[in-house]
Amino acid sequence: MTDTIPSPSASSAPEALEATIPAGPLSRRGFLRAATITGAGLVATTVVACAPPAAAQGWTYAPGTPPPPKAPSGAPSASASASASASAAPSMDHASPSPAPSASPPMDHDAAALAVVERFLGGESASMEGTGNQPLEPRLDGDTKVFDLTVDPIKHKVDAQAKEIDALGFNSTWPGPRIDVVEGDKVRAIFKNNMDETTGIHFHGQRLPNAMDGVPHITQDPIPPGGSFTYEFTARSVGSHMYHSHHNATDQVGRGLLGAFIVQPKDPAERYDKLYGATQDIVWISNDALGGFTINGRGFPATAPIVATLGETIVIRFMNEGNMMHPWHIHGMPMRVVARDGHPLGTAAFTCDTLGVNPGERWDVVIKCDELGAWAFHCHILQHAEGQNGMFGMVTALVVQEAAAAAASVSRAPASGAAVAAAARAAGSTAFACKVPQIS
Ligand SMILES: [Cu+2]
Repeated sequence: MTDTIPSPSASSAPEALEATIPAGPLSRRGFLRAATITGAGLVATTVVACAPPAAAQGWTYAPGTPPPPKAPSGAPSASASASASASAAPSMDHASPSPAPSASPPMDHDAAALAVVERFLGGESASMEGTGNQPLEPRLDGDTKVFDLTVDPIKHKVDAQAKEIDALGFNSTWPGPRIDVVEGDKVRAIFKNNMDETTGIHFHGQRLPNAMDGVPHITQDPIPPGGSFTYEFTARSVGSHMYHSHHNATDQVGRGLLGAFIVQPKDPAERYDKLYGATQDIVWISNDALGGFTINGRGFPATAPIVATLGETIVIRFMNEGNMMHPWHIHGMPMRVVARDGHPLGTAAFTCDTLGVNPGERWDVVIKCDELGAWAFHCHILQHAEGQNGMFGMVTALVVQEAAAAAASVSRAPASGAAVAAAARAAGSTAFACKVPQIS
């Protein structure tokens, strides 16, 4: 049962867990380097662009945006009017009848699909402002860890070309800051409400004193505009948890009032770096309301790639703050599922490549990155991931690169997205040059 994950051991992994999904120029270069050395996974998608039209798929299910303008030719598309009237936002109405198969020329899809992958490869995620999940350092009041948080109206974009939306954020980000504490810590979290509406904050998954449960009209009065509320408790429940609005929640959580609250085991030997040798500890919060289908507040191509070195072991903490189940599917290598809702699975741990995560659930998975390449990693409800204009929403990639490549990318100066794209083109990236690389 430990076929994919190293046996628990005190490895040479660093003491501190890496807190965020790697982003920035290193990630961009890493993806491109991996994209250059492999034709597999995500990049393979773009190979379709080079295929003769007759070999391409004849129709696609398309909940998304209208196709790009067509060159005048032949009979009009049977689906053109339906597509043109579709909302730019992904449909979330699963009960509606499926649209008719599209007769759009395949090249329309191919051009749009390539364009969106180019944006991902160009480092769109790193270009976005207001990245969430940033670690929040407490201040100490005696032996109590104090976290100061604000509840703010914000402007947010799920990708660089999306319309700016009126969203909400803790400390002005969606997701809010990542809060890590240790089992047994005394925690005080002070929330100042900067919105013009009331709210209440619930620590989801924690065992709490009832008065600290954060449900307005059940355990407290709503926090008024301009007001504050202090939540104080001892962190008893180990593992991956969340904090979110528990008031007008469809709207407030849907617009971004969500964040990760992680309780590390008191015994360092039980933490994932020691237990599995994990060197990256990644929070992955999904949402599916305002802004459509998002991972950590972004939709593809603005989602952050995960960049790992061959042989590295990473942990992903899936958290679902949305209203639907999402089956997360990884290409290239499996996931070992080790905890649910913070509770270790022990001998019930299992291995899979597709993991359904229901609303409110948290699942922790360990991935041994033992296959080089750029591997697509996406929700497998296809309406949440790919439409007539290519991939969108709940899609990212796990990029596994050689150690030498990782070292080389570190030594390079930061480059703009355009420079990265130019370098990739020069290197023969399939995404830009439409060449299938020869792999011996
Ligand atoms: Cu989904």
